[in-house]
Amino acid sequence: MRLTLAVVLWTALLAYQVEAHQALWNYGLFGYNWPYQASNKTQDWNSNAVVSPLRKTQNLTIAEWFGRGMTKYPPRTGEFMSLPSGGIYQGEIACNRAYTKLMQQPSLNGSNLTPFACEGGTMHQINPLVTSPPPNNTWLGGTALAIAYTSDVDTLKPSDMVIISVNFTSVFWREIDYSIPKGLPPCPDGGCLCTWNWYHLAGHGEGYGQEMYNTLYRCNVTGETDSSVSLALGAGTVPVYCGNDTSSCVTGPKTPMYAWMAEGSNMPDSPIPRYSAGFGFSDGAQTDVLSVAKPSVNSAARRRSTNPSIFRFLGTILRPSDHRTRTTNGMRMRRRIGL
Ligand SMILES: [Cu+2]
Repeated sequence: MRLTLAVVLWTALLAYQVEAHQALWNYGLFGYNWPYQASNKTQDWNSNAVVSPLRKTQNLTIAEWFGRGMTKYPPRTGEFMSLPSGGIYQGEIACNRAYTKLMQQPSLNGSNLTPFACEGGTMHQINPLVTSPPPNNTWLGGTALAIAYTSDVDTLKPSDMVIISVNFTSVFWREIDYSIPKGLPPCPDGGCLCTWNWYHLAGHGEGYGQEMYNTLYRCNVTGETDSSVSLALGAGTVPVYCGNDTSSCVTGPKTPMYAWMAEGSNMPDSPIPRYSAGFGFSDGAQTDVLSVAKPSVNSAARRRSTNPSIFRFLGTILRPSDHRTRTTNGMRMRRRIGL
């Protein structure tokens, strides 16, 4: 009897290993307890719904793919992914909640954890699973954290997100560091919304391509924040593939890359998007997010502090238009006009 149960459990484990892929896990994540709400007394400690990939063959609408379609499964009230401005967010990437130190059933106490973001094929990469030497980033897609300065998930759009941190060495290790730029503005009441973004490669034994990963979090910015600046929704530019020709890379803040969806894609079908230098990203904190309109935003911040609700209202109907100017020293700078 006990053996039968063990076999059933093992088979179930294998089943989700095969089906599973990867996500960044923390208690700010939308959908971590699916099909239950996060606040439900029943906790699904074996939860992996958020890691299922978003595939081209599924013809997904924005509502279906954005935030893994989990916007109606918010985290518990008061739970946030906490991002220290000027510091490092230490997170966990895994194929199942059960394989994270933070979110697994407490009785397991880390007994089932490996240094890797789940072993086997769920990482879609061809580096050997050894702790030394370190993996070759050429075979990793890289991952990106993006932020939107709003807590309103119902009006949030994929284009609102601005990338603040990239880690080239992912997906590989379970524990991952994201450097957060110094001097980010603090979040509004109710916090910010963040996404985690990943594409794996294909064609060298990593498995099939054409799947996107996009998970959503309530997040907060702590640490060395700067309340005299603000970061507008949609302040990012869509990246382009520039390869080794760095002069053709998009500079300044960028939006996440969305490909292969029936609705809301902003990238061509190929090459496979990567959070790498070939798409204009640097490894670590995207310090250039603060190149946007620091001077003109000061006045907006002041206005917001005098009348927060009207500012928020205006912000939703008057999306500031951007234009690019070239300053005398050749530095590209984006200046916001309007608000
Ligand atoms: Cu996958």
